[in-house]
Amino acid sequence: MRWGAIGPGATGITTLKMTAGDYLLVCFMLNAEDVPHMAFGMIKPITVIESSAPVAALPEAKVSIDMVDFGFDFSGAISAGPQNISVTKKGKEEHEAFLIRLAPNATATDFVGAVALDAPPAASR
Ligand SMILES: [Cu+2]
Repeated sequence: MRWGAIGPGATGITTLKMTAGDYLLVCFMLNAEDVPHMAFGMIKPITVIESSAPVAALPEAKVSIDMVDFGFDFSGAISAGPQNISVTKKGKEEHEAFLIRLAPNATATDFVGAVALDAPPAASR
């Protein structure tokens, strides 16, 4: 199963509005033994520094996605082809979003069944 993966020879592009601070670039992909690639070195600390230099303008987004507690609200349909999509976290919780291409005829229910989502222990919520 691949999630958020960029296949061999492919390129992914993202535009981020970064704030200064320390970050980690991490690959959570699993190998055949279910060990995440970060265990093999795909983890890299990054420091984003303060700067007064001009920054690039954010691309105009045709579609926006709001991450709310707990769901995704879309401003409209997403068309095929290159897209600029703005993603904004609303609500109080931190969230993340992975875009996963479904296999032909697969459904969200199939995906949830395949990853066997378990509710986290109450103490960790
Ligand atoms: Cu990896």
